[in-house]
Amino acid sequence: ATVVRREDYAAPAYWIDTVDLCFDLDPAKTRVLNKMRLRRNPVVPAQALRLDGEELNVARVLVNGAGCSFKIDGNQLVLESLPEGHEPFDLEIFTICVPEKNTQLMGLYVSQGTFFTQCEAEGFRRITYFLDRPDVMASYTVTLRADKSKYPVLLSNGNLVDEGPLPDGRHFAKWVDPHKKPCYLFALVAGQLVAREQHIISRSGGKHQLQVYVRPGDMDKTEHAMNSLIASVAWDEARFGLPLDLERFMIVATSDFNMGAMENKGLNIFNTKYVLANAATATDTDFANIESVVGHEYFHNWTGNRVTCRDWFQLSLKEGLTVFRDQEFSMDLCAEPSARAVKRIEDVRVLRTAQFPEDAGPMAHPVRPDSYAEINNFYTVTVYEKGAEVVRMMQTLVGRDGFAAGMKLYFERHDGQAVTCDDFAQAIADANPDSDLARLLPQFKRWYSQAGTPHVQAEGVYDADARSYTLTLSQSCLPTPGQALKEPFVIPVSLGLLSADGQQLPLQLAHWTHAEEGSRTLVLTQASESFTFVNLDSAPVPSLLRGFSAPVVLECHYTDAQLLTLLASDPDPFNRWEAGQRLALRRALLAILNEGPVTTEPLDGAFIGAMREVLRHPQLDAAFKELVLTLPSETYIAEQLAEVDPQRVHAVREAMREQLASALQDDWVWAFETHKDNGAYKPDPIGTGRRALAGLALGMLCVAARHTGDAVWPGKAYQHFKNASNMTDRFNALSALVVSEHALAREALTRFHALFRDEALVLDKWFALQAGAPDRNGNVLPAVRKLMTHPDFNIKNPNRARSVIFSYCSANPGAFHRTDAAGYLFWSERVMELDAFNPQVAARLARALDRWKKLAEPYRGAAREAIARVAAKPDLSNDVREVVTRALA
Ligand code: HT7
Ligand code: ZN
Repeated sequence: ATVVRREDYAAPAYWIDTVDLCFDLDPAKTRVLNKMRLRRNPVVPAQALRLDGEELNVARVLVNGAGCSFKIDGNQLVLESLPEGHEPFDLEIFTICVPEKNTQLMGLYVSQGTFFTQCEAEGFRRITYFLDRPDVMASYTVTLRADKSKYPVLLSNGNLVDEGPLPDGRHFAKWVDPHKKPCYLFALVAGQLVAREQHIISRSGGKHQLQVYVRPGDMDKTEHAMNSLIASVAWDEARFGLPLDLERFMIVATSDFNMGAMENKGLNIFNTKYVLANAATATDTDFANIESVVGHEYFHNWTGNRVTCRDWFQLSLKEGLTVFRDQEFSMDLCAEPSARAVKRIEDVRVLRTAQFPEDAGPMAHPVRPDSYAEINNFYTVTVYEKGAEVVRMMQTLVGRDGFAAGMKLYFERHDGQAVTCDDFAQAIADANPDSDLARLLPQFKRWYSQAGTPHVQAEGVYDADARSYTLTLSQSCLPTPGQALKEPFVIPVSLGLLSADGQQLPLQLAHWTHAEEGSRTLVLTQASESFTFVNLDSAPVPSLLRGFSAPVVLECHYTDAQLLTLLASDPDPFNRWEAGQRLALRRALLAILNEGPVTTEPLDGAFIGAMREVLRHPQLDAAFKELVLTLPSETYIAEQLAEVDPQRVHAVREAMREQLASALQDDWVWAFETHKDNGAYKPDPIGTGRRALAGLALGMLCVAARHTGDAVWPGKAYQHFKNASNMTDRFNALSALVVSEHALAREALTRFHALFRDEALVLDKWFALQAGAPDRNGNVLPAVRKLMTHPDFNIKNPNRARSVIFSYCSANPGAFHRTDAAGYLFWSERVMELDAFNPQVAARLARALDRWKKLAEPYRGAAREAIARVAAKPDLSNDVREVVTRALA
């Protein structure tokens, strides 16, 4: 496969000013008439016009109304003899495609009898021949024609300007998008849908019609998505002064979708998972995800659509920035500061369990990649979540108001343009000329160009005579593929100092005239730097990297006593949580690295006591307690090891959980009893936190019961499962039974299936729970194979495939990494099976073995063999080939 390189970017040889598309929709044979007005790009030497196209049959090509010669060269249609000069000319291309055969779900496809499109990144070329690149922006007019009874609703971007009947039971709708756009933002939908509608008047007085389209049976699950959309419109205007620029804004849900959602201009298309919710079918997590994904896609309307990417290497320009914006949106919707902190902890957990491993593995790439074989492989946690952290650091360096000023300048400069990450960083810096960001911009931009997670070592020395404390911060970053040496990053380190009894100390650097209260952000720019704080009566406990102020690994030789102080008293909730995680991690690593069989008691009294203190704390929120009392994941623990025996990691974490379950039994009972009743269901932070803590407590009580053989708590869990008034409580109770492998689990699973047999998203949970269940005697893989033969299983549906195959291969390390290699064999079979019809989903699954080189034997050898088996398949897609080739390099 050819590799595309960032350095090879060249402006297009032609511009397309207008596009007039006419679709005759038919699943077996859709006719697309594409009339474009083009002109040569005067700054590029004259050359042939090469249009991208995939799986299209060309019926006719006309230039200025007359037939013309063309050739097909691979996936391009080439026109060599076009009118000379710089006058615009008309090009008309008539093609045919087959949506019902489109299993990749890219381009135009059919899902449950409804037509949908997905064009990002390069799907538009599967609809018509085009300059399929984001820097070609055109005005679109779209006419849709289809059978009226089968496809009563016909939608596209922009405004509906005409509609009416046609002969033979057909009808048409004509849409005009008032904004120029790149073709990846084109969309159409045609089918039998119903809409929840809401008219709103924005802060600035604009009138808008908001619509959420779903299948007829799903209307009762659209309220939350609509409310999230309304909140998003209000937030973007209030926080960034960015109004909705359309009369009509539509969201449409489909159950066949490769990713989460897509920000097509005015016509967002969503995976049903991120639209449909009511108390009976969706968990608190689902509600929160819907709010953030609806926000994310809406915020793209400015960061992505109004200002788009010059090329796909700049993907983080829109994705990193928009993830940052959706994170801020969700935080701003929290009334309490503690709820903001909970959101931050959750976001950092995702970054550390998914992005840090990516940054240390074979697919490591900079936030702005330098090359790719398949762009779909670069919709990654690095581009999205690390990209968001880079934007967050900018905000930290220029302040919240400074950042808002930078955004304003960015839009003043670049509205309507296709630009680069450099353009964004420059605008933020230029709006804040006296900031550290402006002073350090070229160095700061290494976050865009250098892959890998920096490690920051912190060492503090207290000088009792001088009453000073010198903190030395040193940074380093390991090589990543293609980048042996790294230059120092700009690392904002927010910190505070505490006394040994947990009082926050005033901060005064040696050269300051006075002390400051609270936190302060130091900016590390050198390989190593020292900072001396004065006027300290005793050795302080440093609280470093508060709020996770930079995406780095912080190495600090804390004593247990210091961590216990931070856990008990740090005013920064993130670091309070972090201290608990460090204490737990230390114990996990000790038990893993010890010789001999896994101890049944990896935890000590001090740790258990500290956890009890948090659990019983009268002031702390339930949501925060649940986070502190949840042990670091197996993936996160594994990342800290040079060589990983996944079974040992699993066994140690299980032992820790069992010990915590038994040692705190009375406290779990108290937590469950005092948090289980929450009145009417409301997915707000308070209710969500209470349910999360009650759920954790119930799970722990069932774990403890498994040891004692006691039937009381499994029995209560079953009652709770049966009587639950919402999906969160019901699913938590079901999980408690499944995870503790109680005999009632089977009965509960059967009942759950019977209750929700017609709810696809709930069945996904049912499948995922079983595929992600703990493996105590090798029983999960056979169960997974059996689930794949269940009548409700359908590998062609990405959500269902993910719920079984990904839940097992990517989210159940204790069951997947088997000494007999059967898990890896299953993985290789599924990667190849999926690749035959949906390469994007297959390539995601292929990433499950990214970290194989870290595995101990016999896992490592077996994993290599499984990857080699996939790589040896001759007709692999570009997508999977790129992943397995990098893995084996
Ligand atoms: N911008 C959207 C990306 C997307 C996508 C990319 C490739 C293949 C299918 C896809 N569906 C959506 C999602 C987002 O970040 O908002
Ligand atoms: Zn996005």
